[in-house]
Amino acid sequence: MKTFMIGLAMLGLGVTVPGAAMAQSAPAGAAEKFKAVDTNGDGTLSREEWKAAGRRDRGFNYVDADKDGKITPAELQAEKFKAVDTNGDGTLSREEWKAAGRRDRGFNYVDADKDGKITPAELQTAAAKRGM
Ligand SMILES: [Ca+2]
Ligand SMILES: [Ca+2]
Ligand SMILES: [Ca+2]
Repeated sequence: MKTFMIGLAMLGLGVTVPGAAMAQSAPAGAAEKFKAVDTNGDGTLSREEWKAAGRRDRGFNYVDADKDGKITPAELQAEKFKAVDTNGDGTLSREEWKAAGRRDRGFNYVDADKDGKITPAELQTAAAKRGM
């Protein structure tokens, strides 16, 4: 169960620590969630903000790809992508997408060029449009 919760959190599905302040608001997009954690509003997440949101130190190190001590929205997005890209080929297949609990319709929507693969750019575009 614990592992399951962590897995969901890594996918950014909004499963956070029980009783956390973030749980009060209605289901929100990634941008909203990011803002909720970014308590000082500087557009990046510091290690302190990350931990205040109930995330683990190790997770911070993992997501902070360029190791500058800050997590940017792009880094968070890249991390979510990697969590779903289980075979590590840099694109999301329909199988990977569905294995992550996403819907078929969502895949069709995000796969803008209909080649059966979702690239980080396609995900970024869809996220910008829909606030995923
Ligand atoms: Ca960083
Ligand atoms: Ca893949
Ligand atoms: Ca595509």
